[in-house]
Amino acid sequence: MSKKLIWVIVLVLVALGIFLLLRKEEVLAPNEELPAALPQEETTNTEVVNENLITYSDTGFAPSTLTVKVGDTVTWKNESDKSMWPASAMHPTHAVYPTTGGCLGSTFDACRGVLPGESWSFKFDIAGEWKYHNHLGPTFFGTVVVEEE
Ligand SMILES: [Cu+2]
Repeated sequence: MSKKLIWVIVLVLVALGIFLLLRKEEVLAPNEELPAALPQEETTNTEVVNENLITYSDTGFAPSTLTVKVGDTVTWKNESDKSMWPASAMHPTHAVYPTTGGCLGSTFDACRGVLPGESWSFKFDIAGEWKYHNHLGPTFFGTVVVEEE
């Protein structure tokens, strides 16, 4: 008698388990909008593609030397609480990077104070070791090494 009762209870529990499993699938089905969330992840990934980033803080530029390829764009991000003005060596003529037409010398020159939180980018088309500095605080400097492809 009691053995039969145990079997009934087991059957009821198994039936309940199956019922709950089926319900869980039903609950999941209306939330099937997961594929829509995937393109968003892809957009965040494309932003990370340009990793030629130099940050400027109160202790200077980091990394102090960045190596890139010809044609790459380097971005300077100002994470300090003062303006930064990345510009080619030498201060104050800014003429070492061999282009002309910048505000003082070479075009490798932000030509303005880049505010805290802002960024400035420059595309390097000439191979070499290009030193730069913060025109507003020339004790801070760094190097961009541009290698041939
Ligand atoms: Cu300067």
